[in-house]
Amino acid sequence: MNRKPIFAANWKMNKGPSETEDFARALLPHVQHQTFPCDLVIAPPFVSLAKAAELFGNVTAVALAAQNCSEYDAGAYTGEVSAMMLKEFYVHYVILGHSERRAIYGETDAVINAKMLKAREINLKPIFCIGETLEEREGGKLEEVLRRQVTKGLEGFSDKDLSETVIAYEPVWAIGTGVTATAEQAQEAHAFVRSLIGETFGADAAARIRIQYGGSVKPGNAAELMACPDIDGALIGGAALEASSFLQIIENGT
Ligand code: G2H
Repeated sequence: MNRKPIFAANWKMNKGPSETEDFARALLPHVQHQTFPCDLVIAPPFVSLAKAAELFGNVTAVALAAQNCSEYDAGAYTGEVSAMMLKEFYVHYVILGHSERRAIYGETDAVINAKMLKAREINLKPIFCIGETLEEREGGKLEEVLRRQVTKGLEGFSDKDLSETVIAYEPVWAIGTGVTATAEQAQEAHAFVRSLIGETFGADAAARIRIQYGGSVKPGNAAELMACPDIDGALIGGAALEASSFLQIIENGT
């Protein structure tokens, strides 16, 4: 099965509108009127989406993602942003279930599932993040954790919903630490996640779904990770804050 790789820049809480503009000015000459063998996605903070939409709105090679959305439609939810609001900024993807949302903001599998369902209702494509902590891995719980996150996170998903979803496997111990999973560790986890999808959605869906790797991806390790048969791109944090480094990862990884 030929899956188109997808490289997404997760800026986390970095870059307001003016820094977004600086990044765009550096990236645009390399992406405008270009075609890529992969999908490119940029996920700025909410407040920078308008600027990103203004600058990338007519660049077909680049899609925008939000880093979160509410599970609710509208109303008295101070500080929240609905999936519907995101559509006004030409947002096509939304990152959900990131380990920072799970660990720092206490998002449970149930909350993440509610957000996943809401995103699909509004026709956003979830970038659904999963991954184990070091303690869980060392305690022999890798498969149990991934199984729980995948099963609960995708509860109520139709085949069509799944076909519009990207999974990001991000071992928590590799996030922002400079420690990357070895290609072998990553491949093993990706193959397991793909097999979990197969159990619920069938072999075809498993073969089709794109599973990104995330966790300290950088230009120097992109080629080795992306060469693994079950790795279909990357979710990149720190190394995607500079346009040149983001482009280098894409070049090395495709
Ligand atoms: C993992 C990743 C992006 P980094 O969170 O989602 O960040 O590449 O900085 O480890």
